[in-house]
This record gives sequence, structure tokens and C-alpha cells, in this order.
Amino acid sequence: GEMHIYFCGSIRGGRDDVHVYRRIVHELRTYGTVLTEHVSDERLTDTGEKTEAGDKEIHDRDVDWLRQSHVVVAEVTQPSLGVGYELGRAVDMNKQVLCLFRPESGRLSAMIRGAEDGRRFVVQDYSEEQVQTVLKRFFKDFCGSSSSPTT
Ligand code: 6K6
Repeated sequence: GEMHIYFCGSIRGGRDDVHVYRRIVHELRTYGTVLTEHVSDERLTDTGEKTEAGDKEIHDRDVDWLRQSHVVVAEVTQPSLGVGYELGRAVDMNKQVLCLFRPESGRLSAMIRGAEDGRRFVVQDYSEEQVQTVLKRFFKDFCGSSSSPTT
């Protein structure tokens, strides 16, 4: 069936990079269904006035989507507790993970950089104009068309 992609990006950690999230999600749609498109919605602010759901509903729904996903792609440049939590849960679920980091803005957490194993957990340094190339290589090398849910 179709590949389910879980995209992670900062929300309450700050929305400085939402334009980059948009670009990534736009590209991810060519590979499958993005379960978390709202992360790239500019109308979603870090104060969350636009939300109807409570935090428990958000958490439980997101963990469900994480379970249903085949691959997890996270933009990790803007530090976010939620994204770090999602990545930890994803590792525990043995998901295929790609973390995208723009080094111009500082140093990545050792808990993310150090989680890299070159197979299930990939950390890729990139710049904004490389989004297409970097995703293309990742899906080719790590998400062969025979991919299936891992849980
Ligand atoms: C919107 C604004 C403030 O609070 C919200 C609630 N909305 C959320 N809806 C869906 N997913 C969310 C929401 N808040 C956090 N997440 C999940 O955590 C997303 O999947 C993001 O990848 C991640 C962001 O975490 P924080 O800690 O930066 O908010």
C-alpha cells in the first residue's frame, strides 16, 4: 500500500523554520501520505490559538500516527521537546528515521547526532536548497519500495 510518512517539526519550540517544513512536506507528498501535514501549517502558531484539541488528544493521536507510519522524517534544527520525544518513541518502535539538520544554526544535540547508526536512524546535514536531493537519496537508499510497517 501507500507509504505513510510521519513528519516532525517544532511547534511550541518555536515556528522560525515553518517555511522549511513547508518545503519538506511538499516534497514528501511525492513519496506517500504525510500524516502530520499540520506541522507545516503557517496558521498554526506556537501559542496554538487555532487548536480545538487538548494536549492529551494531540499526544495520543500523534503516537497512533507514529505507530501507523512506515518512515519518520524530522527537521531538527529548531530544538523541540516534542520532536525529541517523537524521535525517541520512533526508535523504540524500530521505525526508519531521517533527521534533517542545518549546521549553519549551531550544534545538534548529542542525543540525536549520537543516535545515528547509518541504517534505521540517519542524520543528514543539509541546506534549504538541498531538500529535494537529500530526500530523493534517502528514499532510494533506505526506503525501498518493499517497505512495510514495522509494528
Ligand atoms: C499547536 C500550537 C501549540 O500547541 C499546538 C497543538 N498542536 C499539535 N498538533 C499536532 N501535533 C503536535 C501539536 N503540538 C505538538 N505536536 C507534535 O509534536 C508534532 O508532531 C511536532 O512534530 C511536535 C512538536 O513539539 P513541540 O514540543 O515543539 O510543540
